[in-house]
Amino acid sequence: MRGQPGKNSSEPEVRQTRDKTLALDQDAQVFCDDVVQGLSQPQKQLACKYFYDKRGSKLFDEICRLDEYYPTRTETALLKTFGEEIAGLIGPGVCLIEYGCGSLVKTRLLIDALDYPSLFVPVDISEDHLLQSAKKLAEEYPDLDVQPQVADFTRALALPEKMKGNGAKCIGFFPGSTIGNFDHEAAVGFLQSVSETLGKGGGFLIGVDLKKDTDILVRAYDDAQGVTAAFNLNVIGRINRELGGDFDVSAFRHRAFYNRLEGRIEMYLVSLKKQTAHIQGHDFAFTEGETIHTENSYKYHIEEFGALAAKAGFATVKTWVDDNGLFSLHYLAASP
Ligand code: AVI
Repeated sequence: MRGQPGKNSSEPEVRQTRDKTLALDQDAQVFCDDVVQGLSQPQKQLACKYFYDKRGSKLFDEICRLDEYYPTRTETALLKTFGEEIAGLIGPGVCLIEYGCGSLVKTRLLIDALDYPSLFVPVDISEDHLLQSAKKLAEEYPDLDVQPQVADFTRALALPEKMKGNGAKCIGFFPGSTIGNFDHEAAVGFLQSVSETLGKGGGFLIGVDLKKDTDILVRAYDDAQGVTAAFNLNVIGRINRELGGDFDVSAFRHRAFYNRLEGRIEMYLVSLKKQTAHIQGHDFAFTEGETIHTENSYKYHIEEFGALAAKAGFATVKTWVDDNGLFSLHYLAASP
């Protein structure tokens, strides 16, 4: 029986597990169902959205400050350097919608450059974090109407009443190259729904990570201090904390590699031994070396991304790239 040591010496000793069957609230039940479904696949997998609990979000902020993780500082520099030009293309008095809301550092750069934006709508699924960040921003920009929306931005958005029929041009902002975490089909679907939300005359400013030397890419996802490793391993720690699982986190290691054919970084957790993890009454056996796929991060050539955006009905107005060709910002026009 699971969780009980063998009764006599002839019986193999069974490791005392910590698996607890917990009463789950609705969100935890959705998380549990996704985990059970993902770990039941021949290639075990966990959705990358589950990285971002409190600890995971803190680790991600740390990743963004790493020397090896060039996207954050490069995109920030692009916004600083080209802010005025971007603002000129966007125009005055717009309604700005941010898809996913991090620390809002990049948002401040954009808002500072823009000519009197009329409304700012940050959209994020994580309510506490969104409301806190939006409140802080509203205090710093008393003239800006800030209307946070708690929603899964990958789905069609119901925008605030104020935006409907107020005639302001709608501008979407999606920094951080999060589009890279969607596969190509999902990326087109997401861009299509953004285009519908923005409507005729709308514009979309999006950060996209570029294809480059494999070593630079791999270092960005497998840093020397092991912050990305801790970020990746945290997802099974989260399963233990929130779902009462008994993953032995120390018996897994982080692996990141660049799949050149697919044009993406792939992240995995690799089991260091034969073992079984138990979650809410489900058993998941691992062989030594077996992997859980946890994330893809697609990289693009400029033209590849332009073609992808065109499939979703966007026309590229202008693209900005840093001098080292690491990262790109695209301003897209939603086609009528
Ligand atoms: C959020 N996303 C764009 C990051 C990326 O680069 O794909 C997530 C990340 N994973 C490992 N490091 C950063």
